[in-house]
Amino acid sequence: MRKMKHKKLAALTLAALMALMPMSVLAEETSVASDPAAAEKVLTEAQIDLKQLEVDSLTEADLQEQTQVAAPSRLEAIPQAADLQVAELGAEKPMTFSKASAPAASADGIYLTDSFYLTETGDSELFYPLLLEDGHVLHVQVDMPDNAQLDYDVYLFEVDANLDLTMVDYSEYSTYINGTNGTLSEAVGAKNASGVAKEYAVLVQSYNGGSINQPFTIHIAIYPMLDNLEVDENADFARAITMATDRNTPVTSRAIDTVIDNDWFILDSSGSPIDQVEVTLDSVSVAAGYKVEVYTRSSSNQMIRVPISNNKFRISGGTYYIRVSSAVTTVTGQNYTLNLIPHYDADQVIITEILGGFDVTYPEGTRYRVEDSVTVKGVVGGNGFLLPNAQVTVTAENDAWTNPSYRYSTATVTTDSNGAFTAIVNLAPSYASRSYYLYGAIDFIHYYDIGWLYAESGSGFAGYYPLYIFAYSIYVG
Ligand SMILES: [Ca+2]
Ligand SMILES: [Ca+2]
Ligand SMILES: [Ca+2]
Repeated sequence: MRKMKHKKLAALTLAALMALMPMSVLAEETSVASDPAAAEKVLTEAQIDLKQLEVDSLTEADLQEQTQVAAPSRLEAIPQAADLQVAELGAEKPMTFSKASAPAASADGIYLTDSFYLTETGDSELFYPLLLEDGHVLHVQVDMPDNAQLDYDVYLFEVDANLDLTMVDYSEYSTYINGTNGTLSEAVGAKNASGVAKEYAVLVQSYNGGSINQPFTIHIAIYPMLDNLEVDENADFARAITMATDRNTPVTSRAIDTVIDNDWFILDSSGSPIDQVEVTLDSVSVAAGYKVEVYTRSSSNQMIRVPISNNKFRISGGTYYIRVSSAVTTVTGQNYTLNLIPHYDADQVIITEILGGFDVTYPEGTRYRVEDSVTVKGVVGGNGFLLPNAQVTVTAENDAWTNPSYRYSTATVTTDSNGAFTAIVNLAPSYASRSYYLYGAIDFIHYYDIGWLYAESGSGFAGYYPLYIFAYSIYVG
């Protein structure tokens, strides 16, 4: 094993020598080293064809209703629920709530909530009457017991003067416990734009199981309607979003109408080149307590929460359901912005500039010569777009070393909002494995290694750019 040469031996650096040399010698030297003042290496061969993401809001018209919505399938399964009439269900008893009060900031609305029990399969509770004035929206949410063995569903009926019931909405998820979040709440709603007041009734019925100690909690809210795309309280009535691949497509046309509003969006990711979707609400909505969640749906109608990390979720060709909910906040009547930003995994790295050295010509050819460090600038792309916040590792590899800690000198940095990065790689010492005798009026010997520079991000790779890694120069005489 050869002993590593110390920099101390290089008492006369190239720059010092050049300062001492007469002009004729300097002329010799410039054939070896180009002018250090023009040290930056701009890689003109790097053609950057990466774009920035644009922004283009989706309008109400862009949010299409689902064309195929399954009919409720469970209600017929319970004999006493067929051919419903209010009287048959004993709804003549007055609707009572222990917490019948409007939240502080909702003087223009009604909010009722309480907890009730269903004790066996087929057991039900009817909530009636709910009077909905013209221009108002009714939202009902039922929070399920945290129990995988219980499955309750919710149905909403319009009630006519003869107390006949017409179903107007239903919510029939299968129970799926999403960790500490429990199973997704069932939710239904109705809006009244008929010009006259209408009556409604809500039926909560056990599809499976019952409990004398685990209640369900019902929330009922009636408020003036602001959001033209109401009602869309559960995934069956989600609005379809077509997400652009080259821009942020914020939804700005929706509002939280009541303290328990649920707005649903459906995202079909089949055939999409997008790797991850960033989903966020505007800061005012976040401060108001509005939240956004993402679900997939199983073939048995279970709603399975999708993990969101750094506001992003990974898509893989399936159908995703995005829920914006107010989660019993007191702030209503407020528009929100739902941002949907496509993200791509890094598949391209372009080195645009190399700094910290200069080109020299030794027997191995002309290479960029660096000594203590090298600075690399570049950009990272994914699917043709500049990638912000992408991690890049730049490596200077020294062919002379076998020990990896000397062979590979790396710097890992993150791209800025424009997808650009600057990495400063501090180099391990040169092995001084090669030498070149420079003849002239004064002779000297340069010691150096050869190496390579490259950059990696995701599946993107840029390199190998040839380097000389300078050790020192010896004055011969
Ligand atoms: Ca259910
Ligand atoms: Ca809404
Ligand atoms: Ca809604």
